[in-house]
Amino acid sequence: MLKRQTQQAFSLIEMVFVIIVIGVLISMIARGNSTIQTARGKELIQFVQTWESLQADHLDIYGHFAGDTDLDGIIENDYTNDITVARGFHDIPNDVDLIRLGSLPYRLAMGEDDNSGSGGSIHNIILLTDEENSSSALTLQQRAFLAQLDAAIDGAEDAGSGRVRGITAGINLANHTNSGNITVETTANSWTGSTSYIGLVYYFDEPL
Ligand SMILES: [Ca+2]
Ligand SMILES: [Ca+2]
Repeated sequence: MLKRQTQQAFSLIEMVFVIIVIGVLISMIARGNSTIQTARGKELIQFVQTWESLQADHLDIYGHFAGDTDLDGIIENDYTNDITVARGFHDIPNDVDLIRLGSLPYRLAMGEDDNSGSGGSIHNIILLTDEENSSSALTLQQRAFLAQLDAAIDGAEDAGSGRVRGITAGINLANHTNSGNITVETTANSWTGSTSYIGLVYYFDEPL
């Protein structure tokens, strides 16, 4: 009888121990995943800031942004070609405007947010969208990294305010061009909510 009770007590202790170990493992895995996510988010921020800084250097050296061929202060609006050629960064190897965070691709372009030529307010932008030849909108995971970028630059993850915002229309994802004016989010919204953002716009050279 005593032996049976001892056996039961042991099994209970063992069960509790196993549950604790599983709990610790789950928490370690979760913490590890979150560290990876944060590191990848930082990689994207650094990627964007590298291009921003390259443009600042170009402005210092040549007196205008790379890609501003008519020297009016606004980068010409053509996202079709590789940024290094299209934007005048001739000394930089091709295809460095693409970054992958794990398996998630992002392509960076520079241009302006309005190609109507009808006046109004036209701004220089850095644009992030999906990989070239992709025809799908950004996934929830991709948008989560954009939220991190927004927080780093604007101090808040609000896709509808500040210098970093969500794009809801106007980029042709299939061939990485803009199909008219890009439509930028203007009201407070979450990156990871129900809105299908197809890209991110960053007004990199001016406060908004
Ligand atoms: Ca120009
Ligand atoms: Ca923002």
